[in-house]
Amino acid sequence: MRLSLGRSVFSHAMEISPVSNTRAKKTILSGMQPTNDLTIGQYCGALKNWVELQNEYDSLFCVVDLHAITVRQEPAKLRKRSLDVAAMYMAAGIDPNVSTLFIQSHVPEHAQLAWILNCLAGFGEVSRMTQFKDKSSQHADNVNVGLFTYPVLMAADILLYNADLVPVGEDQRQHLELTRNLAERFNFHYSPTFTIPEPFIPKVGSKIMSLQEPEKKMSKSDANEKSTIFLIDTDAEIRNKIKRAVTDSGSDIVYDAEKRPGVANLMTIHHIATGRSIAEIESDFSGFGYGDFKEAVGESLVAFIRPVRERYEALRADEESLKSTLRLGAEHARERAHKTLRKVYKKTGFVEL
Ligand code: AQP
Repeated sequence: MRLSLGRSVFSHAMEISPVSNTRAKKTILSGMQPTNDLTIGQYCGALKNWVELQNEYDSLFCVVDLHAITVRQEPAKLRKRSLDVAAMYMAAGIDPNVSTLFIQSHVPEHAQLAWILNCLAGFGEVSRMTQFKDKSSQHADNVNVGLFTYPVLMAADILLYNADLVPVGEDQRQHLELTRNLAERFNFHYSPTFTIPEPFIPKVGSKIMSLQEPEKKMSKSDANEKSTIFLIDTDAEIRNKIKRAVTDSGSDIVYDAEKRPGVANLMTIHHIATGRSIAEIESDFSGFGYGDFKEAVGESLVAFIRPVRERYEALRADEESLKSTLRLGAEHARERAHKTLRKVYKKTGFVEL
């Protein structure tokens, strides 16, 4: 990796080749933590939309490794998973010739802007973030300050590129609201600088639930692997996990997320895998029981995930090519991030030499 990490943010001459920044298009930015293999939760809530939006928008997608260390990580695993996640983005359809694909820690401006935003964020408002409350109870032995300021770093990720739209799952809505508040506060205290971003949350699939505890979000770090379908699961693993998914009392296939979250979740998964609407699924399975339905969901998911997994395996096998894609992506991202940070430093009152 040949990024010049020590370059002054005030430097005028760019050392990297300029790329066409299509500001005529609106900008989207999003990222995922390399804390484990990606799941169908990440796919439905975010990745699917990234792929659909990438041609229409000026798109940046990153692997947020700085966020990942808010929870203890083994260095070798983190290194490997960061590359795994980047390869999975591409396997799911992110085209690095269309979108800028990079690893967050390769663009140090994210951490630099986060510091400035930390100095604007209120302790009280950050304390209200429900993800912090959830994660600090899950990791009671390591409630670090980074976990607390996680949403401020996320705000920096988004504001650095003046993203107009942020495609995320429902769990990130509150963090987006904080990002908007911080952007408005900076613009008010100094002068208009940041674009105020909007969340893009899909109507269906914004919260895929655990297969074992359907009242809880499916999470890639769930200790019970039966709860989670990973995008690299084998056909047999997928069939088996769906077969053992917790369903509710009752027997007909009717969507009711409140009263029957287990079946509703499987219906959402089937919808994503087949493109059939929820109403069509209800009609397709009218008169059938849970057993038949689960078998159909298992098969639709196998057919859906298999090509993604195969593309992933091919992409991951060529690590040099993957790294060179990420190197280029980081250079493009840095060029843009640097411009924003330079402006922010000036407005903040830091001396330019
Ligand atoms: N179950 C889900 N349903 C819909 N969307 C989801 N997302 C995550 N889980 C679901 C969306 O995926 C994007 C990336 O999330 P992330 O990996 O950065 O972090 P996370 O939300 O904390 O996901 P996990 O699986 O729960 O990871 P760990 O266990 O590492 O904390 C986000 O847009 C998120 O909304």
